[in-house]
Amino acid sequence: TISVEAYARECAEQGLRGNYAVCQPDFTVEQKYDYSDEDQEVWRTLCDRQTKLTSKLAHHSYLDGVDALGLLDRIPDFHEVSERLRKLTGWEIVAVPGLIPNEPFFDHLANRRFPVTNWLRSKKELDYIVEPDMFHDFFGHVPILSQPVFADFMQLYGEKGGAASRMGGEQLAARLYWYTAEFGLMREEGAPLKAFGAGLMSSFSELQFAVTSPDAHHVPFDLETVMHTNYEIDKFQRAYFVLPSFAALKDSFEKADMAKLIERWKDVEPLDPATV
Ligand code: HBI
Ligand code: FE
Repeated sequence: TISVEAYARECAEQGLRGNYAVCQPDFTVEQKYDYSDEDQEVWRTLCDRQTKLTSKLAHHSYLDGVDALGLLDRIPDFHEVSERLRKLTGWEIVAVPGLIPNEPFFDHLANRRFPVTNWLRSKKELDYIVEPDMFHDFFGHVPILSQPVFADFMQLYGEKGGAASRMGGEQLAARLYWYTAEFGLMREEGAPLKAFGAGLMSSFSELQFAVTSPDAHHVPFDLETVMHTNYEIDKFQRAYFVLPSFAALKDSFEKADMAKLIERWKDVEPLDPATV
């Protein structure tokens, strides 16, 4: 496993902007609540603008989570949010300097801790930023952790995704996360299409595209298909997988024999999302 010092050097070389010098061995830091007035203003601007969309396009479980956790009027205090989240689903959030290595990431999830980046994008980057920042991590991922079935899925992802990773199934696990936790859609029986993935919740343009555009490619969720469909990180997704319920996601992952799936797919060219 990579040391904090080695990872800090790698991040610096890649121009990532987190400060990894002060990390614990599990890559967490204290959330020093020393944000500037400008940070607070950026936070409010992002939340105000995005809430106008999520109120119409986000799945109700996400919106219920926002109501239960509150705190969109100022940068969240992670301890306060953790206290509320612990009562709802036993999850808490921990501060990290930015991306962390896979191993500690899986380990945090397996222990119901969600890593949230402790810094926020600047005023000039309201629309797009390459690295996950606090707005993506918190506004995107945290509300839905208040929902028991999804919360259980995320813990299971930490356990089984981590195990799969150690068996050479890193790609399979990453695709599952990408097409559900990051870009998942939901259409419950008799209800309209909604979004819940964090990459969509935190994106002004892609959220509208994914849910409302006739050009968005919607595919019924199938765990094995997801695990061998390619994805790209720097443009709109060319496929969105649509779940019938969170229970369907959790149940199919619970039943999945990851060793068998890895054996079956590890040397096979993944599917093109455009034609899946
Ligand atoms: N670290 N902070 C952070 N956030 C992530 O979403 C994240 C990470 N490290 C690894 C990772 N995601 C993914 O590679 C895993 O889902 C596979
Ligand atoms: Fe994310």
